[in-house]
Amino acid sequence: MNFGEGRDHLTICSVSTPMGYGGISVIRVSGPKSFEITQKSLKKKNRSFESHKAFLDEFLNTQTEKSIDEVLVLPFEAGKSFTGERVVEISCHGSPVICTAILNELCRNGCELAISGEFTYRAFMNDRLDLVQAESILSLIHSHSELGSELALRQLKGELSDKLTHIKDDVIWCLAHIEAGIDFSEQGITVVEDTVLISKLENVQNSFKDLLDTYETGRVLKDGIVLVLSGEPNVGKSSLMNVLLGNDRSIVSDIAGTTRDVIREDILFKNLKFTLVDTAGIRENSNDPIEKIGVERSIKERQGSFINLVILDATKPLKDQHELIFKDLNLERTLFILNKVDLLQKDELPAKQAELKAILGSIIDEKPYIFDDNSILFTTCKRSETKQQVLGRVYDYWIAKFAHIESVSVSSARQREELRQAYDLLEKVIAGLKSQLGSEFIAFDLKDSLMALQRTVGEVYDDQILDKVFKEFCLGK
Ligand SMILES: Nc1nc2c(ncn2[C@@H]2O[C@H](COP(=O)(O)OP(=O)(O)OP(=O)(O)O)[C@@H](O)[C@H]2O)c(=O)[nH]1
Ligand SMILES: [Mg+2]
Repeated sequence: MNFGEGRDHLTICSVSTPMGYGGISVIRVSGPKSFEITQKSLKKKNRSFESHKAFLDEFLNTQTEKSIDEVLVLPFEAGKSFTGERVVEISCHGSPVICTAILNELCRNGCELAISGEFTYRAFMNDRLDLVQAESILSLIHSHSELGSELALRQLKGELSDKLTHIKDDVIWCLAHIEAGIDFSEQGITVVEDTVLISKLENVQNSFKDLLDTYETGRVLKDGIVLVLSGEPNVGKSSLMNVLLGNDRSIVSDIAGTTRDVIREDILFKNLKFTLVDTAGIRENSNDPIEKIGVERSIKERQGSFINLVILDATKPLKDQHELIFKDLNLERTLFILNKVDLLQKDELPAKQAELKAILGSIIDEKPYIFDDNSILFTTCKRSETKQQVLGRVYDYWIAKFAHIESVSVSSARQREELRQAYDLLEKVIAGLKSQLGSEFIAFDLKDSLMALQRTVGEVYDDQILDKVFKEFCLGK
């Protein structure tokens, strides 16, 4: 990316809708000469461009004087547009041939083709939005669910930025008082008591913590819940995968070791994207080298999952189902499925649940873990209602344990990284104040914490930060 390098004065253009066939396509032109360059190719000469007033015209190839298309032209005056510059949006018929001809014509008359993300970059440079808002545009475009796009829209409107500004104001207040304290210390004047600073900074730290805690929610709303189905061979993982998907995606058979590789499919449930992952049955001592690779992959998938579904065959003694199944499980993120209950009598179920709890009790020795009955489900793949039962339970589990839907969330890894740094430095500052460290050192760390906060919203930035944010954007955005 090299937006800044001598491109600022350029008038840029690009197709802003997906390239392809459709009802209409929109071409965006932005920069100081966007009105006059567009004007050159319109059939009606000397037309005046009024901001936010659309008009119909013909777009010509000025070399051949032939019409390329009938277009709707919408001008935006500088300061009243997305990028902050003079912008023209040209709506033409949705065809790559027409779009390319219009772009060629614009470039012949003085435009340059835009680089991916360059319109949003210009909006950022012209203070039309901050970095958090710029990132939210990307989230909005790529959001997989209604809840996700709701969150992105709230961020675009500035809810998260406002929260960060309040935090920043408090940090600046503390920094100003510490620095004033340094200046007046020789005269023996105390500007503000350390206890006041500590209490204020602890409040700031709590606000940071609340925001960092929302990252999990933000990530799920943006990327969805990854749900990995694992267990011994033949317990019904693929059957359950198919029930949850509502189609026969995975091969099911009574031969143990049917699924060899990882199978991944996305579905929407309660406005949330779920990525379902079916895996090879986990067992030890297989002589088959391909099965061994499959087992390794299953274990790896479980480690990277958001929530694990461990499937057990309820018709068999649970203690016989291999140790590997229970090994290295993040229990806080695991639901146990006792499958094939259609083959059991109803009065057998409590004993099965007790058996599973006893096994879990014996393997969780080092850290106390309060086992929740909500983490055990009895299922059968013979009924389609199982989909609602399992996904509903996962959804409720997520809401209860991890979600902060009511508040605006941090959803980008970059934002979280910067906030984490700001938080850690603040911790150092508070410890310094408590141990009466020299004010110069304290001010130094607090400045760094403030810088991290300013980087989050883009008040302070360098090429690396901008590169990180804007390289994700597509052409025309
Ligand atoms: N009665 C009954 N049979 C089931 C149920 N779920 C799965 N089965 C049967 O159990 C056998 C194994 O099912 P799969 O879904 O292939 O099992 P898997 O866990 O994916 O097995 P691998 O891919 O070999 O690891 C098949 O014959 C299924 O029809 C269930 O809920 N009830
Ligand atoms: Mg299978």
